[in-house]
Amino acid sequence: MIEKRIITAAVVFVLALAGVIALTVKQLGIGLPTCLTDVRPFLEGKVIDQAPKRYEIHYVARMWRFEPAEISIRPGSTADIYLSTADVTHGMQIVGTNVNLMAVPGAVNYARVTFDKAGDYLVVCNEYCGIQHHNMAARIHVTDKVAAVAAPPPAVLAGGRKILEDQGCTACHSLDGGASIGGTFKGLYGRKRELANGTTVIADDAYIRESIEKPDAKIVKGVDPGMPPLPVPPADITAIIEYLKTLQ
Ligand code: HEC
Ligand SMILES: [Cu+2]
Repeated sequence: MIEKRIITAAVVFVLALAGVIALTVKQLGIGLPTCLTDVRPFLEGKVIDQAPKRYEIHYVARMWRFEPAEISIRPGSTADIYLSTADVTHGMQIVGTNVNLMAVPGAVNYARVTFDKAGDYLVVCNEYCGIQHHNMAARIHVTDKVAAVAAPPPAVLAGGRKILEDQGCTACHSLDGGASIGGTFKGLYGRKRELANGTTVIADDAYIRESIEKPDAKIVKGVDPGMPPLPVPPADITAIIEYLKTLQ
């Protein structure tokens, strides 16, 4: 039954490979282009300012332009991009990022991208779509000159709690003062933290942000280090901080 063993080995190998890819994608926080089956195609292009540095962008591709043709967002922003087509199949590549989507009739495609560097990003169609194909383009201006969203809307607060749960933070941090591996989040914000190196810090925005981005930078006295670095998008960290402020 050598064939059976070879087939089993092949299947195991493929599964292992898929697992490694999935893990890499998760660890690096890469947004893979996805074809969404639960979102209905739309015909209106728009930018939705969801939270500070968090956008949702709806692009409609059509012969031979993208809508919206020009948008401006702030540096460091993360955008959820949804793409639909009004006619034939188009492509949508944001030059200088890893976004490279297909706009397929009847479907919506999705990618998430973070614009760390300011500048003008060119959006092009890379799927031949007719005689004016080469003129099909749009621009994304990433600039500080866009007003930031002032106060985070209430949805962000609910969002902060959901992010803590989705990211698995609540496996190690309780929200109600209960004992937990990483200590409770209740009353954390604004409290004095005694560190293992003998210094003291206040748990302010910067401290919490750093604790999430670089867990080993400051270790609380008497606590075992061991918080894993998790790829939490900056806007999600903002939502987490806003939520922690309410847990007094
Ligand atoms: C596997 C367990 C684990 C997970 C998951 C985890 N943490 Fe932690 N966390 C710890 C430990 C242990 C510490 C204490 C060590 C230290 O001070 O760095 C800590 C410390 C912290 C601190 C500083 C706390 C203080 O008392 O000053 C913050 C803020 C924090 N974590 C936020 C988060 C957030 C947000 C997430 C989810 C994105 C998360 N943690 C996920 C284990 C974890
Ligand atoms: Cu096109």
